[in-house]
Amino acid sequence: TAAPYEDAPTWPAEFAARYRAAGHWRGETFTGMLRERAEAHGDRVALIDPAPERRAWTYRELDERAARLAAGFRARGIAKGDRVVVQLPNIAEFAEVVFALFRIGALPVYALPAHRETEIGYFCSFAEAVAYVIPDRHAGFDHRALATAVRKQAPTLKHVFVVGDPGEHTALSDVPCDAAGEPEDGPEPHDLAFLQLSGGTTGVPKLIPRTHDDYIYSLRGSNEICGVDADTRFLVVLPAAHNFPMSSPGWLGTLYAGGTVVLCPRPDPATAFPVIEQERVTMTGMVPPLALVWTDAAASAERDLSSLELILVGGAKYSETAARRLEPALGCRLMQVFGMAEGLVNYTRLDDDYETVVSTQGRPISEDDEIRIVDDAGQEVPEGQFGHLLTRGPYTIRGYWRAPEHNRTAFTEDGFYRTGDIVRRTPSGHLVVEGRAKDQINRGGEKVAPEEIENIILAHPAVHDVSVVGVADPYLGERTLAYVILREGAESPGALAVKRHVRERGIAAYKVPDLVEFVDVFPQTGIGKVSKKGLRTDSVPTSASTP
Ligand code: J2J
Repeated sequence: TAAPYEDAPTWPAEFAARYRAAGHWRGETFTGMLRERAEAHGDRVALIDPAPERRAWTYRELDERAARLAAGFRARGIAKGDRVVVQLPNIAEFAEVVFALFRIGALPVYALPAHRETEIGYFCSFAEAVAYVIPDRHAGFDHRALATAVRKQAPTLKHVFVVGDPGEHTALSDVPCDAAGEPEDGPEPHDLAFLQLSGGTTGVPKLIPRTHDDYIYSLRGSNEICGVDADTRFLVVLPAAHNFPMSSPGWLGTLYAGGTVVLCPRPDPATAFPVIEQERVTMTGMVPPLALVWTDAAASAERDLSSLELILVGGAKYSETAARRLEPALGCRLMQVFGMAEGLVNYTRLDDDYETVVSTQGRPISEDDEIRIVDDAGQEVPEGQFGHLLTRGPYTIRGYWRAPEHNRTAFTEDGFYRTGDIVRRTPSGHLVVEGRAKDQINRGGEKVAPEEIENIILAHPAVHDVSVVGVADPYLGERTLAYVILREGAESPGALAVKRHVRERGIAAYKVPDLVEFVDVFPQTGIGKVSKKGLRTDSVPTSASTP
């Protein structure tokens, strides 16, 4: 059915025409892209998965695997427009699965490995997913048991495909079949390619509909800025499902350029540095807390990191002090990136002066990225002052998937996305992120929506009210703190019990509050009104709530 594609608000015709005329949207699809690379240089290595046993797939092999898996998926009834929740760690099968789904025009819904029953159950039921793809076990957790639990609450879910030992489900390795005679009815360039996850500011995360045309444009633009080409060896250290390592320029950008993607099973230096040495990695991207760890570890590293040319840092504010330490420690260039899964991505440039690289979060990819910086009333602020960042452009969505209510406030009437970020613009056009107005906590690049956690804590029988806020943290930038007001007469369950309550609901570990404090009243700004913004400004000086 075409319906799922239509659940995504799209660009008005005149904008689409403009983006095509400008050469941004070139009518490419992911399927065509992989096939072209396989035809042009089939023997080149596309993907290296170093652990536990090193596997290297050429472009031809990846294309053939995707084609056979697509045929197998089709044989099992997976069709164009169907949604498939993909929850895989950084393993080669990730690329095989998503390129197989692209081929059919089925939409991967990218879940993070850390997600648990609350998130996965929601994705499967909200997206009416027909399939869910998992590893057998990952990081000590059995995803098959999770899948069994999710099946009970998601009636549309017909298949669970498992990389490894399938248990009661289906082994992914049993799915591929002969792809000869496969229909050529894949997606069009303007069709949706996948649903990416939003960081979230509401009780449940929103799904972000990205098209082949728009996403591929962001890859091409990112590659040009970062200098990605066929010689690039890009290390995926963050979870491959996240928009940053996927597209800025990420593993999809690297594949677009015909380079080599190296998958890192874990991000710590003890795991990553040997991989960099062995695979002669040239480029990678990471969040600020991890960049700090790498910077510190590099001093005593016994591994040869000399192949590294460029490290991108973004996802959360990178302090200037930390930024200044990276290049000398790691012996490569730094690029800051300020992006969002909804679209807009800003990079510092390779020819920017050093001060700009360490003190700004970059400027947009495209000359057609429209930037507005406005005050609370929506009026543009004078140049150089900070305000709310609104944006519109050739790879920024016009609305979330199946969320018409939310879209009315998340976007302006003329289609600008309200990023919720507070920024200012330097004379060179670079953006500096000053803080945030949205109700979200940025825990070292991992986004937490307070409302989601508050709803869970509210379900605890002893809890009368709760407010989850961010507090400054030297390592993560911010940590989460839950202020809890107990019911009258209720005995305090203690902070640990509140955390356990959240964890037992089956939720990503990074969302469990770091701190729990019992209070009689919330810190307030107005009469009778709980202001979480107020709480946040008081406690987090780096995160201004109003310009
Ligand atoms: C401050 N805040 C930042 C930065 C993102 C590339 C890089 C990052 C993301 C990402 C991404 C920041 N300084 N350098 O998708 O392609 C905060 C902002 C932003 C939100 C988006 C990419 N870089 N942020 O982080 O969708 O608040 O994407 O709106 O996860 O992260 O989060 P997300």
